[in-house]
Amino acid sequence: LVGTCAVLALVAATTAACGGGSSGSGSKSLEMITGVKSDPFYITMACAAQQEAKKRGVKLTVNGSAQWDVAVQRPIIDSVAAKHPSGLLISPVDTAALTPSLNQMQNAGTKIVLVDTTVSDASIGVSRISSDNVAGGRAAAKALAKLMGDKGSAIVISVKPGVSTTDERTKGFDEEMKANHPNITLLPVLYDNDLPATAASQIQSTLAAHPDLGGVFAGNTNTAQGISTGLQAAGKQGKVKVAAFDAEPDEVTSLKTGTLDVLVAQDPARIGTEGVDQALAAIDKKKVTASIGTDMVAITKANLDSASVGKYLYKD
Ligand code: T6T
Repeated sequence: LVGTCAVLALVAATTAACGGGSSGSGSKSLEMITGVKSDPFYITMACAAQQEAKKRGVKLTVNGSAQWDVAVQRPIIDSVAAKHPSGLLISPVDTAALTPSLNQMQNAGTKIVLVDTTVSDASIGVSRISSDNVAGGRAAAKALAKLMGDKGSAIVISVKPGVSTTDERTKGFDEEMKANHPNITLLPVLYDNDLPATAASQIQSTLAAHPDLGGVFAGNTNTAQGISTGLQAAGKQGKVKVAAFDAEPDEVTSLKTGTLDVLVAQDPARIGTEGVDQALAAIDKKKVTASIGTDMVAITKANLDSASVGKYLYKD
């Protein structure tokens, strides 16, 4: 898999790994717009989508925002809409703000598949493919509570409000903590705008204000990276327990060195593959599955090297 991706990356020399167009001879065209182009989760998803599109003989062009920002993603949607693609696979960075643009595109005939993140308006998209993020948040809470000995303070640091995936993770985390770990004090959620440097300073100021901080839930990759840096700068790595979403290379390194304790890894490759298949099914007027849930796995140092976990580690 990695080898093929590397070849695709070389072909698309001017774009991010596997982020260029894949060729196709037919009249169907697929576009993909990810949340953040440089994010290993989306690179892995896009890479798998390109491989699937190639297999199916369809052209897929990958686009993505430079940052997690509605103002950055909206013009990308508008320029893709101008091409009138047959299908669009998109990870919208907000549950509401992008709905009008997507609605317009859908009304113009493009089959939209929501991959990873979603929008609140249920009329958008022929199919939605993602992890069960509430369940992932619950699993993170359960693991973190155990590591904390069911006591002390815990905090969630997430991306920004209005992101379907990370909001659901926070919801699941909160529910599990409140229902089953009443001796853990939950501090108010902080948002880092997907900026590691912000997460790093947030964790350091939280440590200064709450010396009993025993656990952190990092809502995604960039947040986890910032928390690792912040804990190391404060000399608290290994002392404050961390459960983090995702399994990109830096997070795996931090798991090995003991700064992060649990990774809730998703299966972005499957999201990408299914995204292409569902878009093509809709374009070809075949049976489409409205909602597809993809697997997650909790990774710790203990199972990191097991064969079943390898496929969940992201590429960059
Ligand atoms: O956690 C993933 C993705 O599921 C989420 O929607 C945004 O952040 C990531 O891309 C990881 O950085």
